[in-house]
Amino acid sequence: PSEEVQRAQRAAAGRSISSPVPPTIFTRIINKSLPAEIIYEDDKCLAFRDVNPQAPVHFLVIPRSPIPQISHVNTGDTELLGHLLVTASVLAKKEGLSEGYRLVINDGKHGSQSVYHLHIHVIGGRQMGWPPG
Ligand code: DGP
Repeated sequence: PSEEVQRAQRAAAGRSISSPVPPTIFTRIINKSLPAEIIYEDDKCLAFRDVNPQAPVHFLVIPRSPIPQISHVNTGDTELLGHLLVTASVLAKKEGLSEGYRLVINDGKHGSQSVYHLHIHVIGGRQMGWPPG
């Protein structure tokens, strides 16, 4: 497996359903104790450039609230999730992605999630392939 998949598998192996959700590196980006190139923030979310970009434009939209992953949400999160998607769309337009882009949410081990704070990847500026690896 690629280095990214190996990192994700290690992250998944270190987690258990019963353990409390530990703060991740994204909590430090939210509270500004770790620098990031933040391109947008409001009271519910923020967006910043991915440190390991997979395309000319690659940023993440995350909730301030530390929801670990998409498989853990419930109906109480409906409005927040809608806000994250609309924010991703508005920012994609601002970033000039007029020819389209890819939104990705990796979940858990098989999804190769490596940071357990929910995030939407917005990836664009080049032709994407399908299926994903
Ligand atoms: P995922 O595999 O979906 O969990 O992706 C996590 C992404 O987060 C990955 O593309 C790299 C990015 N990332 C990890 N640590 C940092 C960081 O400290 N700063 C920034 N800007 N991005 C990070």
